[in-house]
Amino acid sequence: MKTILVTGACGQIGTDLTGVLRRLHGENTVLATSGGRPPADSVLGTGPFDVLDVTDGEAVDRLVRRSHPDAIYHLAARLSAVGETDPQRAWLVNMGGLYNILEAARAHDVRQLFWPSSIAVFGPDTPRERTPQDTVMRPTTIYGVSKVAGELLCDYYVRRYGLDVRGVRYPGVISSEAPPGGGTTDYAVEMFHAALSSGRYTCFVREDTVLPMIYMPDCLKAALDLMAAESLALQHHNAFNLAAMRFSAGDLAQAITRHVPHFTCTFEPDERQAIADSWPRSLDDTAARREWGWRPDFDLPRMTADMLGRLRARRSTGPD
Ligand code: AKB
Repeated sequence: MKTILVTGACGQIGTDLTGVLRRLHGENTVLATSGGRPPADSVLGTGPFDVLDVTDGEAVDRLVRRSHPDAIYHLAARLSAVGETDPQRAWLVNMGGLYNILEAARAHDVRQLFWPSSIAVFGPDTPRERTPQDTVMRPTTIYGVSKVAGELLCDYYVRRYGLDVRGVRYPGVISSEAPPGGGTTDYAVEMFHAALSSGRYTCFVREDTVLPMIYMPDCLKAALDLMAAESLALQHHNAFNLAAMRFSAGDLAQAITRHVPHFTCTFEPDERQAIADSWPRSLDDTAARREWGWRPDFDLPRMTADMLGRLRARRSTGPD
């Protein structure tokens, strides 16, 4: 029986991932942890839960020693926009947390570790169209800096200690379950909720801002498929570029309006615009396709219809 530890289990990806892992491997085999956000019923009510501050190295070591997981999905992080409000804390959580997890995994013979990187590793000097897998990485946010350093640290643990660390560079993630927590791409999720609640949304990036995005089912599929991939087939191990869809904020508003005709969206860029402008508009994910067979299922129309269907179903059974 495979046992799994998830950090950041109450975040946007963690909430959905914990549910899928519990369905796949059994409820009691997946220990969900969170240091901040209170757990949703879907996490708390379906299996074991613990509070874990990933910046506390001793606590991380104790928990990994006690639970002795076969695999860790380390998702706890501070995202790009919130990271800029307290860069010191962002570094501590993102890099300190990753270091503590890597050390505990090494010390207690954890078989596999999944750690997500992000398109935030790229910066204004990077080619913005079909951004290559291996290219210039000079990000301008502390989140991006911590992700670049994290990618290098993960590669180091693979080489130096033979730890099986795997990961992808996620684009903006769109999902209906838990809200994202302080990212630059959060507008793509907020727009859906606003369309159904007030019918109005003021978007914090320009209408012509194009960013790569991924829908949660594809986001989860990527993590699970990469973790299941044959080790010998992997040349990169971590930090795979992942392309799913790309669209402008205006395209998204139009796609939603096709289903919610009274929806109106206005655009008032704030400081997050500069972050969005420093990131790729599309990605070359040939390495992921070639090395472990990555293929997304959702494009903009399909994702929009599915998102609205799920949110409407939730609204009809309880408060949003
Ligand atoms: C953010 O906007 O900070 C995240 C990301 C792209 O990693 N969604």
